Amino acid sequence: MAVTKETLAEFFSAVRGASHELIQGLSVEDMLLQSMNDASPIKWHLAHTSWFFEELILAPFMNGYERMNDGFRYYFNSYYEALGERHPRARRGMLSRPSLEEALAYRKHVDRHILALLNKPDPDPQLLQRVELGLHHEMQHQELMITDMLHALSFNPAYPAWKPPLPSDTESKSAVPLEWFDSDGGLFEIGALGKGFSYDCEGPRHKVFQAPFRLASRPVTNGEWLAFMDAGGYEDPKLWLSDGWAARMQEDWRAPLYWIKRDGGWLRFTPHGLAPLNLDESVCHVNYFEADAYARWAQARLPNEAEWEIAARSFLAGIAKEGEPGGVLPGHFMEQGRWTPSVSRPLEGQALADMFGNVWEWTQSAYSPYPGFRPLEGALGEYNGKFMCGQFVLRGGAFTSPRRLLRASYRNFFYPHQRWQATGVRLARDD
Ligand code: AVJ
Ligand code: FE
Repeated sequence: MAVTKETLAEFFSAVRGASHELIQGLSVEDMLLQSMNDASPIKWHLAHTSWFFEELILAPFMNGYERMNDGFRYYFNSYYEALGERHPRARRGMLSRPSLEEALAYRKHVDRHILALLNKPDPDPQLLQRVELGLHHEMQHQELMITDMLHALSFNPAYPAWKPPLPSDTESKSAVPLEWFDSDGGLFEIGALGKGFSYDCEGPRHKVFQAPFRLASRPVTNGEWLAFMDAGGYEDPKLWLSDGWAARMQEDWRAPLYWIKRDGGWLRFTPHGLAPLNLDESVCHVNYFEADAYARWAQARLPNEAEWEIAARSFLAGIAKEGEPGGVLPGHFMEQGRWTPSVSRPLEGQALADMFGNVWEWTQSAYSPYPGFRPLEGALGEYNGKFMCGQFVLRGGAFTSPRRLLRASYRNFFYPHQRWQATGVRLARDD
């Protein structure tokens, strides 16, 4: 299904506009903070997503295109060796200039030119594909903007909110009891269907032989995590992988990130400010090592990505949605503006809850190439393929993910020690 320039222009305006919506409530100073090497300032994200359109579309495809500022090629290149030298990642927070105002003007400049390109008769199909990629790229950065900003604000002792407080009556329901989705296993196909947009790393679609498995009907809750903590889960090296235990000791992890103990009770920090920990909500901001230790304690394991995708396709078949653009995925996503996990409740007649949205789910699968994987040609080949070392795949998306970013084949990836993304746990078992 090829994209048309009309639907793309609409999509473009919606995604670019959503980045501006997202920063409402932030100050200029907030938008320069960089709290760690893994995170970037909001201002940098806003400019980098524009740089992507400029370097990969406007410069190569638009006759006579003039950059607003040549220096931006250097400032806002993230990691593309093919596109020249770049400012060191760890020092993005030192860029007090260009100002936020200039970054926003840069966005306008790029918007105007992209929309002009899309308005031309018979645009090159390759150009349309790149605009679509640029929009998926910007949606990935929207999720990073939320998680990076939350991380930066968490260093402020006042725990400032940047979005309105959570209504006190929301999510007062309780989580459904944990059940198991059973699969007999067998021969399946996983990977992108190729009907709509997908990243290169989601293909080729290929066969997998999967042993019988059981997948939890919903993610692990805060209450269940608290039981793990009370049972000494963070103090027992027998539950942990060796690398995980070493990191746990080094970093002194004792609870998920953003959990704060006050007056004997637990609070957690969200973009809506500090809020009491809701024991029925899904646990979030745990890394792979923590997720794996929890699973071992619960006499279960983490799923592999084929198991997750097999279950997700079954879930989508049950609600008669394809899970590709065009189908509207049900779930708790960025657009709802409730930037904290949900209390899992399956849809009417469904065994599985929160397969999409709510919290990312760690899998035990290495982020490796699928059989026959070929990265895209040129600079875009650096987008995903070169990161296929030492990272784990996460599936499903979270409350931080724009809905249109996600599909059954979408593979997110992070290092096992990282926990500032909206990452949670869905258990699996062999029997
Ligand atoms: C897929 C979220 C790991 O953070 O580098 C952004 C997304 N790729 N720009 C990342 C991404 C290029 C990527 N993750
Ligand atoms: Fe990027």
